[in-house]
Amino acid sequence: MERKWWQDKVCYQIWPKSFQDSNGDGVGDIPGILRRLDYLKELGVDILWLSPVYKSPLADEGYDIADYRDIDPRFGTMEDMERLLAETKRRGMYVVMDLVVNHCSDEHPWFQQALADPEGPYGKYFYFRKGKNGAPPTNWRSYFGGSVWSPVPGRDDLYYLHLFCQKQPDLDWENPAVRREVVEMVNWWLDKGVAGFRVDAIVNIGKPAVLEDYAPDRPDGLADCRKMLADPVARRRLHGYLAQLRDEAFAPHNAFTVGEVFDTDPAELQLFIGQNGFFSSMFDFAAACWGGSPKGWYDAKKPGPDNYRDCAFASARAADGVGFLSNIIENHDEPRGVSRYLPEEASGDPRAKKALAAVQMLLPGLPFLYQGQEAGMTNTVFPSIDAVDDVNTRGEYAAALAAGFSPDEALARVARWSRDNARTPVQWTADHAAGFTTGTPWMAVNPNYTQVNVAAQQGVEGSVLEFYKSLIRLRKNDKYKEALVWGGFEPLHQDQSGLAAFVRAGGGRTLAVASNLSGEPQRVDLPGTTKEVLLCSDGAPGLTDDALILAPWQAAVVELA
Ligand code: TEU
Repeated sequence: MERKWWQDKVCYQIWPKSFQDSNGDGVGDIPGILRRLDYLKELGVDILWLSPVYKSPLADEGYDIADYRDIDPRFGTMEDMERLLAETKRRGMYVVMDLVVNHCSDEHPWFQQALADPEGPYGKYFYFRKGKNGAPPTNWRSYFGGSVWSPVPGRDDLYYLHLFCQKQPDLDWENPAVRREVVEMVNWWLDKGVAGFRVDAIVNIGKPAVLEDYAPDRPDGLADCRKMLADPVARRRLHGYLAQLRDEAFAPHNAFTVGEVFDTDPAELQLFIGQNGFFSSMFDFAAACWGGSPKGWYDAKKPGPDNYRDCAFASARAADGVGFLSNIIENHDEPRGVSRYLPEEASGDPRAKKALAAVQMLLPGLPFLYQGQEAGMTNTVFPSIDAVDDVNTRGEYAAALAAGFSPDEALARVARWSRDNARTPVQWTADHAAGFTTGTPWMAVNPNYTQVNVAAQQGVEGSVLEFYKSLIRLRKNDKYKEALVWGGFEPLHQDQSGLAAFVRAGGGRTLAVASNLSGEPQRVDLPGTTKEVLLCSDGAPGLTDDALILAPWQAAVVELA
């Protein structure tokens, strides 16, 4: 496999609205990010993925773009963005933007012109279809609940398609003019100095030749729109569009791209992230999808540490020798990883947070941290549905009510999966609004900020934050890089419940990573004798000739002879 510039990097996702406010309006902004660059550099991260900062009505928090070449005034100005590019470059860091092109905002001039003349050239940028006997063209349910079709204002026979919310009309990628617009825009940003893109919801751009009904799958009488993803024509189209993006934009710039791809089958992995794949990398969502239910969030099962391990290991094996997956425990669409994968009683325990961190950060692939993860931020509490901002959670709450749950039960069932868990302001300090803003934060700070915050951990030995720094340093250490970045992967004792252990070998070194994801001590038999303990999350592990004895929630990395 040919080596690429981004493979030994560590990535960090910024969700700008909640990262750092600089002007007291309660909304995070680009000058706020600038203020934290030295912190991020010291943490050891290299590539910053910025969730959307483009001009947007923020109906889906920026994933509804009204101008792809402008910055929303709430986040700053284009000068701020250029300053961010210059300041990251000066520090040897990179900025990756969010590429949201399955849809745009209904306030984008393309859609406005399309509404004015649905039969005109901009009408062909979108999916306008006639209804069927007073009903929408198909029975598809949108990702956020309700029909994917909304009527065109003033035209009761005509509808437009939106797989996400009503304010996110889907772009028709079969139209070469749409593809040309996107390719030009992507090149424009890359020429400006952006290092690449995280590519949003991208599997959805390939649509079937004919849009038709599927068998209804919920009491609302609708069918999951995701069913279209299995359509062979949709898939073929998707591949063609992605090849064009790669050949005409990504590859000529040697860009780093990471796809938000939910549904690849193993046979497609090579096509997506192999040598000359569509993307540099794609997220591994196996653990995030575990326990999901076709009925909705109210019916989802909570994964435990063994489920996380099994998903992550299976993905690592599938990608072995093919390419680099991007590893996450959380992002802006998912609850906090420590709340999700650790047993409830341990999810606030710094030892358990560190044990989970060791696994994620040392798996093969590219580690992505999500803002606040490094300080061990957890899920928040929602006093009522009114405290929920997220359009996705509100749709899932409605589905839970429709299934017969009381408002309290419905809230309790969907709250733990809410995207807002990860969207509360970053907890920097124990002061006013956790140091996020001098004003009133746009979304309530997680009440645990007085205990869980960056300032309380900075420079404090044994803290979650300092442990993340040591993991990053280890991964980047020239001595171990061959093993930890490019080396092979072998699971160890995967049948031992509560243990996540594996071997990474390369460059003449063999490292064993072992994490006790349980409250009981664990013995880990090693495939060799221990030469040196490279890292331990708490104190030192017990050692015999050929085994490690890990205390509850203890993680260690050892070099084997
Ligand atoms: O997410 C795509 C997507 O499929 C989500 O709907 C996902 O299933 C859901 O959030 C899980 O909770 C991307 C973005 O990451 C998300 O923030 C946007 O809302 C969405 O696209 C639309 O742009």
